[in-house]
Amino acid sequence: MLIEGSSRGAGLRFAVVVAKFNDFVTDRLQAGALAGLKSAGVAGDDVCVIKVPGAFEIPFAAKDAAGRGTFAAVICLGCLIRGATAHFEYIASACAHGITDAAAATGVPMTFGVLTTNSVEEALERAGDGPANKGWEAAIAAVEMATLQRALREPQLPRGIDV
Ligand code: DLZ
Repeated sequence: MLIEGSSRGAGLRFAVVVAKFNDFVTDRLQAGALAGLKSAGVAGDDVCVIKVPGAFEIPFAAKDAAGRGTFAAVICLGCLIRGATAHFEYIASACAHGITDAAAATGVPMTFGVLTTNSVEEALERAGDGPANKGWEAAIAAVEMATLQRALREPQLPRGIDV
């Protein structure tokens, strides 16, 4: 038996939580995520972008958005640059753990498109055009997890063993 998500997200709604800190990078991650969702067949009207001040605030908004019960998954986007960021490890850790906890608490899949880089150059490399953009990657992962969750909730799981 094999159960996996799909790359097609038509008909599903997604929230995209975006940190404004380092917006010269996070705007690009947002653009990548929206392009990724579009490529997966998700309608623009089914996407809600939610802005927060910084990465530290992402988990709060992600949890509240998921709590509405209307989003199939939440895509989390932010950017921490080590050299420029005091408390880099604290914010990165709080953000990652907070998102994990929010997904577990709500049962809504959340994906991690929060860059933690050593430099501006590294951050921009990960926020370019196309599927290598980490926002795009997080969007595609969200579609896969949302559709996987639906497959896992089918009352009748597929039978047969492929081992
Ligand atoms: C304060 C701060 C710093 C120094 N660096 C970053 C960063 O690199 N990336 C980011 O998303 N946010 C940063 N912040 C802001 C915090 O995430 C948070 O918004 C503030 O501490 C207010 O709670």
